[in-house]
Amino acid sequence: MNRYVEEVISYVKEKYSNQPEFVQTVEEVYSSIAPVVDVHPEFEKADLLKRMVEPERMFRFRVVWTDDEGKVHTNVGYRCQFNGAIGPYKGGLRFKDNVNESIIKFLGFEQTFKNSLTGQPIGGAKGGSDFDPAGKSDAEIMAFCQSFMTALYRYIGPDVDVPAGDIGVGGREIGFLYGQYRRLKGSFENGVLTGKGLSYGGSLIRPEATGYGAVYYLEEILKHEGDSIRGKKIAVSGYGNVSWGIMKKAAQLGAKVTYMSGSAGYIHDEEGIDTEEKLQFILDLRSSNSKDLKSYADRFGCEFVPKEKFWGVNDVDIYMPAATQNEVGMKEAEKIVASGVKYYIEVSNMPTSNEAIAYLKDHGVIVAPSKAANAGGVGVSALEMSQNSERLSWSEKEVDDRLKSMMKGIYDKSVEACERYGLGYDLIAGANIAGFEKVAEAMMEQGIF
Ligand code: 2IT
Repeated sequence: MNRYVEEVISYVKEKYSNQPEFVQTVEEVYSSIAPVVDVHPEFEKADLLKRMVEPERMFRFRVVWTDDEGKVHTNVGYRCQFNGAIGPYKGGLRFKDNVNESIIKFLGFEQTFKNSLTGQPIGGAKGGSDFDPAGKSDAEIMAFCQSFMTALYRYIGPDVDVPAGDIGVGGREIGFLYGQYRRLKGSFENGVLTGKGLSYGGSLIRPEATGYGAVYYLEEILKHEGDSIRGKKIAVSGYGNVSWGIMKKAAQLGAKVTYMSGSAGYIHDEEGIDTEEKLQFILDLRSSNSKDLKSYADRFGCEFVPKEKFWGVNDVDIYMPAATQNEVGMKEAEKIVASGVKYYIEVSNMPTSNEAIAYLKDHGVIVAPSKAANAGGVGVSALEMSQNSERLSWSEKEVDDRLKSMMKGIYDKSVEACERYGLGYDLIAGANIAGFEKVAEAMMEQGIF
């Protein structure tokens, strides 16, 4: 591997040894882009790779709120403005009890290359809090969001930094966050957040976009294999907003999701999770903050397997991890290889350990990287920003068509980039290289800082 790349990876490993998720993503991205650095000695001269692993700035702030019983709670909030070379900082907010600096930095680093891949003018950012919305009332969530935004509002703006949702942050939270921003600023700058409700500037298809985009990306891969999505069965981990979008688009295209999982176990619904009623049930389950996935099996008369994960089942064609980071390590990867399932499409951010990715690839599984497959979410966020700045709203079809061509563009760019470097059909390397090239070019042209 390129000596400068190796040097920077070791530097990051040592300096950030207390941030394992961040180290993992840097190792993954930088190993892929080594061939690019080989032919660009000027990157080392400009110390580009070390500059790129330091967020341009990162805030950490106190978020205090009062629960329904009058008890005061203190949480930690974060916003990491990782890289603004190609556009205003853009990325989601995650509210979950395990949120820490390492997780926010890994997500912000990933986001930088993902956003670049979309072809939209957006820089990379991420934020969130160790606040866990599970089991909280609407009033408590509002109190938290108002306090969070009171700390954050002076650092964001439609041309500065545009947060959105992620795990634990959906339409309800974005509504409370936007309301507080508007109160504090005294102006209607709705381009400051994406994932908004339709009545105040949200975009059609944004809630579905990550899942829809992942299915469009999958279609491109199947086409490459001379296959098609019709009749395919898919196992999806998670049952949040992203999984729901996958289920909807798969059903529209004649495929079906037959497995979904949560932290308490998994559902096997051979009929497919594809009717309006089933999809609505999942939405309601999620918004009630309930972790009771078994209620789906009770309601629709299918199997619920408690405490287990479905990795290794062989009556599907495609696996799509769509829950959270590090769902699949070596143990799960061995089961996937043994199952004979040929397609593994990452959808959640960094669901797979680097070792597990290598193992899957070595055993002939076609692996799609999350920073490409899930980029439709932030891609449509960028379309929401465009609509807001022009004070107009596009039809459902217009947004869906743009999303589809964006996903094809991401796929084509990735295939082109890995071929250009003689790496064959390697969607992971391709996505990393294509995402990196644009950010690198912008940074090189903007001077040393
Ligand atoms: O991981 C992601 O790309 C997101 N959570 C969406 C970010 C966004 O700004 O829409």
